[in-house]
Amino acid sequence: MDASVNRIKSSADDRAFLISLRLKNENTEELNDSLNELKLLVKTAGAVITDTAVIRRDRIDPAFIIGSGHLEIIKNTVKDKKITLIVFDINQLRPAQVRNLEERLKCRVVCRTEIILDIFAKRARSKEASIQVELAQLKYILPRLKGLGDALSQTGAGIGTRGPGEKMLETDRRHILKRISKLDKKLKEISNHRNLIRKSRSGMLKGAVVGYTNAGKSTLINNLARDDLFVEDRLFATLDSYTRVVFLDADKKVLLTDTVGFIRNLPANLLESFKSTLEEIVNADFLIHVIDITSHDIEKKINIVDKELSVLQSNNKPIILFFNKADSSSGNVNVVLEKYTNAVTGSALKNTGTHELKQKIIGIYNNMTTLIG
Ligand SMILES: Nc1nc2c(ncn2[C@@H]2O[C@H](COP(=O)(O)OP(=O)(O)OP(=O)(O)O)[C@@H](O)[C@H]2O)c(=O)[nH]1
Ligand SMILES: [Mg+2]
Repeated sequence: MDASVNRIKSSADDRAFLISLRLKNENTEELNDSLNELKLLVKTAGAVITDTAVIRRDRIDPAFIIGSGHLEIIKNTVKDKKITLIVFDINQLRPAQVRNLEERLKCRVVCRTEIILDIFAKRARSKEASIQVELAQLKYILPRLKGLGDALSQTGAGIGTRGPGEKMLETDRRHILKRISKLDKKLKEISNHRNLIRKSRSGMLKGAVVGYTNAGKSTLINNLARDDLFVEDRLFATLDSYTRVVFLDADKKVLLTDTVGFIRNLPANLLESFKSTLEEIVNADFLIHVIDITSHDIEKKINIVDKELSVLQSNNKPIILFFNKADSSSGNVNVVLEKYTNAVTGSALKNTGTHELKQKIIGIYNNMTTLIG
């Protein structure tokens, strides 16, 4: 991996304290789901979670997010338990808030977005993924540069060892802008190359496997193509889009592309930076949406994926819903099939439902080749 990828200090080996804010009138269930997901994200980033706190407030404190009473308790816990990282289940923290909190709590303070960026930086394998992650990180850091002067130079966040001060920060800003434009150019070249490959394959029907992170997308493609993609019980195992040939029957074959998983509140910078990988979804003739049937908030996750697909203007393609992990679910299958009558249930791991899935793909194949022919 390009050493310059991890612009945001990694969370690996940190002892983390997670904080979920509960403001008046906010949906408790949604916040619980988000917190549970944050726990998974923080563990995936390599940190150990020592404490979790749910803090209720009427409004966010503009300077410190939380009140002085809670700050005092957290400060003591940080000291007693040697905590090195505070993670707020918030998408964005203002630079001044980070500075205030870090000064008061004597420990690094980050938000959910930084954890996701950190995981992406670690997972990036191909040149393309590395560039995309670095771009997202730089775009995240840029507007924060002014307020983060001290913090950045203290944590050695990869920008350099220069001290604080407007002049230095201006140099950083120019350096980052230059790097962003260089990376943008490189990405464009890769994207053009991808377009060429795509054109050379233009005779074949193309599908993309999409879905929430950890739903089993890579496992499904592995199974269908009898391949060996990187599968792991972690979030965002796949950052690159791999394309494989899948035989539907003796004389029909399609191309299937694995894609990066979606998640609630996916940082906008990441989505923007992963545009060229996500082009595989935009350019697909059909989609297979993989859903983890064992998760308790199936509908919510389907909606999150649907929303991202509509941002990509890809929600009008033929979509097959594949409810995966049916082998480990207890009774969910019937409930799901009642609601999503046209869906397929099965297990990518145990190879069930995949025959039916292929039949559905053949249906699309026949429709499309009739249309084209
Ligand atoms: N029980 C069960 N587990 C499954 C099944 N399919 C996948 N898994 C497991 O779910 C986890 C995630 O699988 P992946 O294929 O990496 O999921 P993904 O959707 O590609 O995940 P990301 O690339 O991280 O977005 C792994 O531990 C798989 O072994 C299944 O049918 N049944
Ligand atoms: Mg995957």
